[in-house]
Amino acid sequence: MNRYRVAVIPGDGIGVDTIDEAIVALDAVCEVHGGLELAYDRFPWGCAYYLENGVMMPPDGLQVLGDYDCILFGAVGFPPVPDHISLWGLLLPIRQHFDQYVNLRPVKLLEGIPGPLRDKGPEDIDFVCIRENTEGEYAGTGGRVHRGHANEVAIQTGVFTRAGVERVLRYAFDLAASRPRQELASATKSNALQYSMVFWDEVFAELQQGYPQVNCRQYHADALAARMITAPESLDVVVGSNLFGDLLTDLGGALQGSLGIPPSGNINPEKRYPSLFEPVHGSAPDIAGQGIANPIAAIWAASMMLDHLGHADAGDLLLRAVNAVTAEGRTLTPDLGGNATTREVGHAVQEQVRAL
Ligand code: GGG
Repeated sequence: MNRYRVAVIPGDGIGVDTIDEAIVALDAVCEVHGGLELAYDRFPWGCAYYLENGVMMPPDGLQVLGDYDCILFGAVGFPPVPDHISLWGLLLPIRQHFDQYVNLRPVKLLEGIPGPLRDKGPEDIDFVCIRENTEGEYAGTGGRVHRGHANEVAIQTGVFTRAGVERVLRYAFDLAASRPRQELASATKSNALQYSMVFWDEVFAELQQGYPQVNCRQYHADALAARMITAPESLDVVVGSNLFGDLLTDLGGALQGSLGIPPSGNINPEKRYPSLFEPVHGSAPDIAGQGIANPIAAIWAASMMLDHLGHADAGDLLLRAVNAVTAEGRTLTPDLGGNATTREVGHAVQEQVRAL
């Protein structure tokens, strides 16, 4: 029996609504698998915790999480807590502390989901984005001076280290080399960002020498956004810096028919620290607590967690179950044009796990 300890942080808004369905689906997988056991501990950290305690998680929160095999996360951010307080108080410290430098985000149109693009189906929209996840524009360096005065200044600096850029690009090259198409597209903006992105491109070119089998292309991030709409079928693996990757993968979520679908893995590839799996979507305060949020992103994130734990068979079963539910098209939440509840979609996935 393979046993794993999972720290569960539902967080805020629809993160709380959807995470239980991910756990129900994981339980169904463990039940049919027979050789897999997951033990969960829940942590009530997030904006409600902040309003009570003045911090998003307790001072020893990171130390506590360090004892787990992985982390299942819902979403972060809820009014009246400002977004920069909630994000920098919970999710970003976890990513940085546990050196989760790869943010892996599949962009794949599931069976039965009418994507927003005319004439583009599941065979056209199927690529993977890798977002640098610990530095770049999210490094958190900068400051403000002369607050409240006419000469007020705000500076936010992107930090690109050779080690940081090289390791995430190497991960992207390795992933591209392992896939049948062996294609890698890098998001740059070296025309405008003449220091950081020129450096990014140079490291990309250096690594390219070691991967002659990988067909490499570079696009300015704005052009890549357009290409994702006009020719998504031309993309196989995409790599980008922290901010570019964030923006492009929300666009990727839209290509998948709803932001309720895409998952992400915040991965420490060396497995020195726990990795974190979460939906790409945020907390969606407008529909929080109504029981209508789409749980597919959270369930798919749980499938990625199983892959990461070394149980690709179990992860694949869970993803096939999700695909079977969307292909059937009878149990879909309102974001996909249906009228099912979060619980009903979770139940349908659970049933498919058993059936498959
Ligand atoms: N489940 C993802 C989530 O809560 N996202 C909120 C957010 O703003 N994330 C920014 C980021 O992923 O960098």
